[in-house]
Amino acid sequence: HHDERTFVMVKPDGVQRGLIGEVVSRLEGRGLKLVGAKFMRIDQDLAEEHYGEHADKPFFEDLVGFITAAPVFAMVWEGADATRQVRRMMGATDPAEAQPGTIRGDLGLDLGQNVIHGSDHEDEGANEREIALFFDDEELVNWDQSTEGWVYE
Ligand code: YYY
Ligand code: MG
Repeated sequence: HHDERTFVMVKPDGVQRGLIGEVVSRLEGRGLKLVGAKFMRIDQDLAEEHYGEHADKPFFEDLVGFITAAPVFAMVWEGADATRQVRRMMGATDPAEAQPGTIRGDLGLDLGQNVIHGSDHEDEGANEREIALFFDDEELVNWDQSTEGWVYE
């Protein structure tokens, strides 16, 4: 099946640095299908819920401060193994360690400001939970992309 969906977001640093297009371009180029997108500001409550798994970590306050500091570009992408494939394209959490060729490895230098968020593929159901947290059902678009037969056998 090619219909797995995952939540992806260009973080405030990526938006400020003009990297929305670059991130979208990489995901499009891979053959993933965009099914939802919105440019938005994350408020305190949404930030704390989205990063709830990190509530006990020493970096939590800075993380919430960062993600609420400026607009983000939130998206839903669909495709075969989409959650894991987007994570592979993102690279390691710390851009200083992320491989060249990955989004973080090519576009970032600092752990706190690592350009992109993608649902964790090792956390079962994280993709669906994050999609539901950021998007209403009617904000997601079901559509047939005419190139599909040239992406998948
Ligand atoms: O999923 P991912 O973004 O790759 O990393 P997480 O471990 O979920 O951490 C979320 C976010 O928190 C990370 O993108 C940067 C920030 N962070 C940090 O500032 N300091 C750390 N030691 C770990 C994570
Ligand atoms: Mg994570």
